[in-house]
Amino acid sequence: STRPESNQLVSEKPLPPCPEVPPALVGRLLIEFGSTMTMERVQRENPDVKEGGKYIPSDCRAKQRVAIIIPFRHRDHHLKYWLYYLHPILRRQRISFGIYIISQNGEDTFNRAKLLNIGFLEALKEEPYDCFIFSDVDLVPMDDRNLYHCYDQPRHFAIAMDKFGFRLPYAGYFGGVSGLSKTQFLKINGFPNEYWGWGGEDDDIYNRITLNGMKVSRPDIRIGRYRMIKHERDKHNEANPQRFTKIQNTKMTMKRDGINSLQYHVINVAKHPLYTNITVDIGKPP
Ligand code: UDH
Ligand code: NGS
Repeated sequence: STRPESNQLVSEKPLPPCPEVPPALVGRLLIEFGSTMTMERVQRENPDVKEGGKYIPSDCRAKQRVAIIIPFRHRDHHLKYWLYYLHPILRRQRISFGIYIISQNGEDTFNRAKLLNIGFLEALKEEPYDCFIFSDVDLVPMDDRNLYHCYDQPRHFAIAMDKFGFRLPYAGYFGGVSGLSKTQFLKINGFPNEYWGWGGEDDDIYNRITLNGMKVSRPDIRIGRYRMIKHERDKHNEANPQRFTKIQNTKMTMKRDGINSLQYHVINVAKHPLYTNITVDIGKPP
């Protein structure tokens, strides 16, 4: 060949598409939260993650770009474990992803679903994501065959949690970890912004999905297993007494309350080695 030697340093071949079943998967995983975890260790063990917690497989072209959105306040201890376990899993799954921690500023009542809506918009300001996975910070999958991408229907991933005896607590449960494509998310006008405090917002999202003619998709019960990091009830996230009446009214409220009515202010965007932290002012309950 007459090509100059230096050309061999440049990758010329387009990457093949990533296989449907990633070959590096190991299946059932041992997940435990006993030993103390440090961010230094997690960083040391995940050197190939790009600033802000972004990763692209080096040996194949992933079909979807996935934004992983975590609602957050005062859970640094959980975040270390989450990153420690999830980065290697997602790498083995050959997912192209970015990790977004959406941190509620101040000490007013927590609002999980509003933070998730913000994560959707803020992630899209950075990259053209196709898929959004919404995860609580204290939930770690026990099987890497539970693939963190999007499906033909909105996906519920956390279907067999240890605290529920590895079963669904009720048929319409949609809490913990879920995933919607951009199209699926916009079809339901995103998530409700008006659930302040604990409970019901995941049931409202479930209602939005079924009311819009979609059906929740789930993995096999033997694969959708999760460990939750045990913790005390958080301050400023008391059970919301309005939640029972609110979930009766999703059909009316979803049209006006959602991504089309979302209001917030970004206070800070910080790029950490293993995640992007977006601190937001989301206001307080009326
Ligand atoms: N979250 C925070 N900070 C908070 C509250 C919630 O980061 O102060 C986030 C976090 O990602 C958490 C998720 O929101 O995993 C959901 O919080 P949740 O309180 O609705 O759910 P969780 O299962 O706790 O974490 C439920 C109450 C558990 C009481 C157990 C008493 N033994
Ligand atoms: C339901 C809540 C959901 C919650 C689920 C599991 O009762 O938001 O329990 O809760 N719905 C209402 O309150 C209307 S858990 O056991 O994880 O604390 O996700």
